[in-house]
Amino acid sequence: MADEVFKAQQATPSDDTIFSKILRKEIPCKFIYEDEQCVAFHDVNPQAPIHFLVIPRKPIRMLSEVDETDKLIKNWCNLVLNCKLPSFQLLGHLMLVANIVAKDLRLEKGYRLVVNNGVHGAQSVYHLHIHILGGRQMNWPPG
Ligand code: DGP
Repeated sequence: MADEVFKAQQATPSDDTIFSKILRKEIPCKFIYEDEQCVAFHDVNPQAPIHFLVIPRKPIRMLSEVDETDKLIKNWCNLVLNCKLPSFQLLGHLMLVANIVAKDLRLEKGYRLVVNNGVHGAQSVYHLHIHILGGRQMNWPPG
Protein backbone atom coordinates (compact mmCIF):
# COMPACT_ATOMS: atom_id res chain seq x y z
CA MET A 1 0.00 0.00 0.00
CA ALA A 2 1.37 3.43 -0.91
CA ASP A 3 2.43 5.60 1.99
CA GLU A 4 -0.04 8.33 1.01
CA VAL A 5 -2.92 5.84 0.96
CA PHE A 6 -1.92 4.55 4.39
CA LYS A 7 -1.85 8.13 5.70
CA ALA A 8 -5.26 8.76 4.17
CA GLN A 9 -6.72 5.70 5.87
CA GLN A 10 -5.40 6.89 9.24
CA ALA A 11 -6.50 10.52 8.79
CA THR A 12 -9.31 11.83 10.93
CA PRO A 13 -11.23 14.80 9.58
CA SER A 14 -10.46 17.83 11.72
CA ASP A 15 -11.06 21.54 11.46
CA ASP A 16 -7.47 22.48 12.18
CA THR A 17 -5.23 20.88 9.61
CA ILE A 18 -1.66 21.34 8.52
CA PHE A 19 -2.97 23.55 5.71
CA SER A 20 -4.69 25.85 8.24
CA LYS A 21 -1.33 26.16 9.95
CA ILE A 22 0.32 26.97 6.63
CA LEU A 23 -2.32 29.63 5.98
CA ARG A 24 -1.74 31.10 9.43
CA LYS A 25 2.02 31.06 8.68
CA GLU A 26 2.70 28.83 11.67
CA ILE A 27 4.46 26.41 9.31
CA PRO A 28 6.86 27.84 6.74
CA CYS A 29 5.72 27.39 3.17
CA LYS A 30 6.60 29.38 0.05
CA PHE A 31 3.49 30.39 -1.83
CA ILE A 32 3.84 30.32 -5.60
CA TYR A 33 0.52 32.15 -5.95
CA GLU A 34 -1.83 33.89 -3.55
CA ASP A 35 -4.89 36.05 -3.67
CA GLU A 36 -7.80 36.86 -1.33
CA GLN A 37 -9.46 33.50 -1.92
CA CYS A 38 -6.68 30.93 -2.21
CA VAL A 39 -2.99 30.07 -2.20
CA ALA A 40 -0.82 27.66 -4.17
CA PHE A 41 2.36 25.91 -3.09
CA HIS A 42 4.48 22.93 -4.08
CA ASP A 43 3.52 19.58 -2.57
CA VAL A 44 5.98 18.38 0.07
CA ASN A 45 5.81 14.85 -1.38
CA PRO A 46 5.76 15.38 -5.17
CA GLN A 47 4.34 12.63 -7.37
CA ALA A 48 5.50 14.24 -10.62
CA PRO A 49 8.30 16.64 -11.68
CA ILE A 50 5.84 19.44 -10.98
CA HIS A 51 3.25 18.90 -8.28
CA PHE A 52 1.57 21.82 -6.60
CA LEU A 53 -1.59 22.33 -4.58
CA VAL A 54 -4.22 25.05 -4.77
CA ILE A 55 -6.16 25.48 -1.53
CA PRO A 56 -8.91 27.90 -0.53
CA ARG A 57 -8.33 30.16 2.46
CA LYS A 58 -11.83 29.20 3.55
CA PRO A 59 -11.58 26.01 5.65
CA ILE A 60 -13.73 23.65 3.56
CA ARG A 61 -12.93 20.12 4.73
CA MET A 62 -13.72 18.26 1.54
CA LEU A 63 -15.46 18.59 -1.81
CA SER A 64 -18.43 16.49 -0.75
CA GLU A 65 -19.20 18.94 2.06
CA VAL A 66 -19.77 21.79 -0.37
CA ASP A 67 -23.49 21.85 -0.82
CA GLU A 68 -26.04 23.80 -2.75
CA THR A 69 -27.45 25.65 0.25
CA ASP A 70 -24.10 27.36 0.57
CA LYS A 71 -24.85 28.89 -2.81
CA LEU A 72 -27.90 30.74 -1.54
CA ILE A 73 -26.65 31.69 1.91
CA LYS A 74 -23.21 32.84 0.88
CA ASN A 75 -24.53 34.67 -2.16
CA TRP A 76 -26.52 36.85 0.21
CA CYS A 77 -23.54 37.13 2.55
CA ASN A 78 -21.37 38.14 -0.36
CA LEU A 79 -23.72 40.87 -1.53
CA VAL A 80 -24.65 42.29 1.85
CA LEU A 81 -21.52 41.79 3.89
CA ASN A 82 -18.97 41.74 1.08
CA CYS A 83 -17.45 38.55 2.46
CA LYS A 84 -15.62 35.82 0.60
CA LEU A 85 -16.88 34.07 -2.51
CA PRO A 86 -19.63 31.48 -2.09
CA SER A 87 -18.27 27.97 -2.46
CA PHE A 88 -19.68 27.32 -5.91
CA GLN A 89 -17.79 30.34 -7.25
CA LEU A 90 -14.76 29.54 -5.17
CA LEU A 91 -14.48 26.07 -6.73
CA GLY A 92 -14.37 27.61 -10.19
CA HIS A 93 -11.81 30.15 -9.01
CA LEU A 94 -9.54 27.36 -7.71
CA MET A 95 -9.56 25.67 -11.12
CA LEU A 96 -8.78 28.91 -12.92
CA VAL A 97 -5.91 29.59 -10.52
CA ALA A 98 -4.62 26.05 -11.14
CA ASN A 99 -4.48 26.91 -14.83
CA ILE A 100 -2.77 30.28 -14.25
CA VAL A 101 -0.06 28.68 -12.10
CA ALA A 102 0.34 25.74 -14.52
CA LYS A 103 0.99 28.28 -17.30
CA ASP A 104 3.52 30.12 -15.11
CA LEU A 105 5.28 26.81 -14.53
CA ARG A 106 5.32 26.14 -18.29
CA LEU A 107 3.13 23.07 -18.27
CA GLU A 108 2.08 23.77 -21.86
CA LYS A 109 2.15 20.07 -22.78
CA GLY A 110 -0.61 19.40 -20.27
CA TYR A 111 -1.21 18.54 -16.67
CA ARG A 112 -3.64 16.70 -14.43
CA LEU A 113 -5.96 18.01 -11.72
CA VAL A 114 -6.87 15.66 -8.87
CA VAL A 115 -9.18 16.17 -5.92
CA ASN A 116 -8.99 13.37 -3.36
CA ASN A 117 -12.23 13.15 -1.41
CA GLY A 118 -12.63 11.04 1.73
CA VAL A 119 -11.11 7.69 2.63
CA HIS A 120 -11.67 5.91 -0.70
CA GLY A 121 -10.42 9.01 -2.47
CA ALA A 122 -7.19 8.76 -0.39
CA GLN A 123 -7.63 12.20 1.17
CA SER A 124 -5.13 12.68 4.00
CA VAL A 125 -5.50 16.41 4.70
CA TYR A 126 -9.05 17.52 5.46
CA HIS A 127 -8.79 20.98 3.96
CA LEU A 128 -10.02 20.97 0.37
CA HIS A 129 -7.19 21.10 -2.16
CA ILE A 130 -6.59 20.53 -5.84
CA HIS A 131 -3.45 18.65 -6.83
CA ILE A 132 -1.89 19.77 -10.10
CA LEU A 133 0.59 17.29 -11.55
CA GLY A 134 2.69 17.78 -14.64
CA GLY A 135 6.08 17.55 -16.30
CA ARG A 136 5.67 13.91 -17.35
CA GLN A 137 3.23 11.68 -19.21
CA MET A 138 0.33 10.75 -16.92
CA ASN A 139 -1.14 7.26 -17.07
CA TRP A 140 -4.74 6.12 -17.16
CA PRO A 141 -6.46 4.57 -15.28
CA PRO A 142 -5.06 6.13 -12.10
CA GLY A 143 -4.25 3.80 -9.22
P1 DGP B 1 -4.33 14.35 -0.04
O1 DGP B 1 -3.90 12.93 0.06
O2 DGP B 1 -5.14 14.61 -1.30
O3 DGP B 1 -5.04 14.81 1.20
O4 DGP B 1 -2.98 15.19 -0.21
C1 DGP B 1 -2.40 15.96 0.76
C2 DGP B 1 -1.09 16.42 0.18
O5 DGP B 1 -0.57 17.44 1.01
C3 DGP B 1 -0.01 15.35 0.09
O6 DGP B 1 0.30 15.15 -1.29
C4 DGP B 1 1.18 15.92 0.81
C5 DGP B 1 0.82 17.37 0.99
N1 DGP B 1 1.28 17.95 2.24
C6 DGP B 1 1.00 17.49 3.48
N2 DGP B 1 1.60 18.25 4.40
C7 DGP B 1 2.26 19.24 3.74
C8 DGP B 1 3.05 20.33 4.15
O7 DGP B 1 3.28 20.59 5.34
N3 DGP B 1 3.56 21.13 3.16
C9 DGP B 1 3.32 20.89 1.83
N4 DGP B 1 3.89 21.73 0.96
N5 DGP B 1 2.57 19.86 1.42
C10 DGP B 1 2.05 19.04 2.35
